[in-house]
Amino acid sequence: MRARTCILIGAGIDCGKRRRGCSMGPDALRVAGLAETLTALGWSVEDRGDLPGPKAPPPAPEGHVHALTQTAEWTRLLSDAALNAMAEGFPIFMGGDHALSLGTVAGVADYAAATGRPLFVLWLDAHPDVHNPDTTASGNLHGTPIGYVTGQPGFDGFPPLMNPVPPGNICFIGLRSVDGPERAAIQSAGMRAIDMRQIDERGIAAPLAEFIAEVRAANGMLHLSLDVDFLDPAIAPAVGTTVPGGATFREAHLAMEMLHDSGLVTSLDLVELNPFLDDRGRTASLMADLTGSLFGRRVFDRPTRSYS
Ligand code: 4U7
Ligand code: MN
Ligand code: MN
Ligand code: MN
Repeated sequence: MRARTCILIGAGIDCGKRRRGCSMGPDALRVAGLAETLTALGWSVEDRGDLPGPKAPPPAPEGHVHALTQTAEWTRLLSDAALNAMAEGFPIFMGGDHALSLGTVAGVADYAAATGRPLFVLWLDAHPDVHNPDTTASGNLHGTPIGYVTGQPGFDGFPPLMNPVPPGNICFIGLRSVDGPERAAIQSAGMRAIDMRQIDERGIAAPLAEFIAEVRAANGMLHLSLDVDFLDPAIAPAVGTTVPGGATFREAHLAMEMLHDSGLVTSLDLVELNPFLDDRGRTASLMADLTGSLFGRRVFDRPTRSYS
């Protein structure tokens, strides 16, 4: 959290799945006061508007995988935007569905490689999104960004990946919907996976603190990817892929507060918000508020504490 300028980049990518509405996500986050929240916390904010990616729906079905050509085009745009924005401040990518992260993480990884620091990725999500076009049963590419950025095969037609993220640098928190090929991929690659049962048993602070300690020890940069469905659908209904039993309001805020205190987060995705499914803007507002906690909103100042 050293850069004091946030760069807001809207990316209404909506082709990572069939159900539409995430194209409206960037404006919903604006209406929810994301920029004002950050400004009030002492950050300068530059809203760069929306990237001119291809709009859904695709012209014609292309086969088992939905909208591959469009998603590849978004990936190209987003990785360039991410690489450039990293040099100028703290980029916040306002999605858009989670296919956004094929591009953002690839671009951030290019930036990290240029600076010589390792990149770590924290994936707050009900799902691990570790499929590739050959293993996905749904054909929805919002379920594949971790597959792409870790350099799995099958992404023909996508920009060649310059700097794959080592699987050991990835941490999932909040998992509760994982299918067979995903479980196999996570286990064989040795990714860190904190499911909801572990959160029930240990709380969210202990496993998150362990991951933060590892990033710090490696002098890493940390990209945070926040999928709305990380949250329990009772508090965050505006998402197509609801899964019961998600993170509570306080678990989510505590994670953001700890990440703020760590000072390690250097880029952020806010994804899967579908304003068409929202209840009077409450999900958009919650996503903006969580971002506020990540950028330093707190009740009282306190000495940095350890959770171990
Ligand atoms: B999200 C799924 F099968 N795994 O591949 C799939 F359960 O970005 C869900 O996390 C993917 O919302 C969810 O379609 C993608 C399914
Ligand atoms: Mn996701
Ligand atoms: Mn998800
Ligand atoms: Mn989803």
